[in-house]
Amino acid sequence: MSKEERVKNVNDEIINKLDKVNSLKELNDLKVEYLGKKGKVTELSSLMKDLDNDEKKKYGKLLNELKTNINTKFDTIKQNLELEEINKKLEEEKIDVTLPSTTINVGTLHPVTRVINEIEDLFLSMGYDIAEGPEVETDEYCFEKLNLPKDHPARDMQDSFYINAERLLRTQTSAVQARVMDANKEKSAIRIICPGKVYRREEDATHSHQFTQMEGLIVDKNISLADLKGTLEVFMRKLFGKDRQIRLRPSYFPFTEPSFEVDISCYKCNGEGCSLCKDTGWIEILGAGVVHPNVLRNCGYDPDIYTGFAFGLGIERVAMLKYGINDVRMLFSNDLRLLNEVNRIEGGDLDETK
Ligand code: FA5
Repeated sequence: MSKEERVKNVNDEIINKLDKVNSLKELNDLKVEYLGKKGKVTELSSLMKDLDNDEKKKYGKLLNELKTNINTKFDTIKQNLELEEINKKLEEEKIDVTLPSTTINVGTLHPVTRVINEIEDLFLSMGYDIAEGPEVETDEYCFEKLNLPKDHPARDMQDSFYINAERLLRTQTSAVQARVMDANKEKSAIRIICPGKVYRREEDATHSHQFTQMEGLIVDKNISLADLKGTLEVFMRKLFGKDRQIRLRPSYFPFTEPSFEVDISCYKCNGEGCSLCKDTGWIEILGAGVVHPNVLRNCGYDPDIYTGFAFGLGIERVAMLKYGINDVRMLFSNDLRLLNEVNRIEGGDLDETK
């Protein structure tokens, strides 16, 4: 058989096989069989070496035509097969829009956030502003300005996380009182609440190392204890129901004089005595008092002109009472059962997480 005939045979053979190719793999195998290192076309090229120049030219041309022809066919078939594959994939992955959807879990507000929001709404409606301060606080604002000099024994009441001798994680939002009074250059009247995280070295069912406080402060002319009592009554009735009575018990805070622990009449037994109020009829809820003249003086206010009251309560304790939670640490454990239960009590203003 002549070389030309061999070329034609290979061409016919390959065209015949290409017609039957069904997949990219088969196509690739065929390519190796004919155009690979030991392929049939490569074999035909090896015949060149025995030819004289004229014949080399003719035969070379023929081989080039064969190669071009085969390559073009390969490319066309490859493109078609790829297109087929894409279409098949698209067909298989078609989305059935009539299938029922999966439930999307929607979050709810954390109980601590709910209590903060409720208190903020009330005090904003009474004309208070919201003030914030740093969580890494100076000893000066956390204690000294608040009438607690460095050697004051009352510092023992708040076991603190110090960063260095002058800086600590604030132990009380009362630090914001001092900051706001200090920053008020006109030394005019102040009416603020200060929500925020505070830190103490404590840990048990009712004490967490990190918790949230809400501070309240009024500084103005002619502010008296009666104003404090009236404000706290409105405050406690908003949080725990309109029938709540409050009781002020003398206490001690270095930054207020006189100072009080404030109790509310038990909302479970209405003052009769039950397990929640330990049969006393009262539940301790916050600390408060009339701003100490030294604090006013330390922050640039004249105590002969200005007076004020302040209070501070623990948000987690309020949340525990409102929602019947008996361990403060549950509020930080991310247990969805607790969050769902609180959401249910509050009437599910957001979708329940399933
Ligand atoms: C204070 O921190 C005062 N700064 C409050 C105050 C402000 C008094 C203004 C007068 C004027 P006390 O240490 O009692 O007070 O804390 C206030 C409230 O924070 C407590 O009643 C309690 O509800 C809450 N609390 C205290 N320690 C913890 C703790 N470790 N974990 C959770 N809540 C706590």
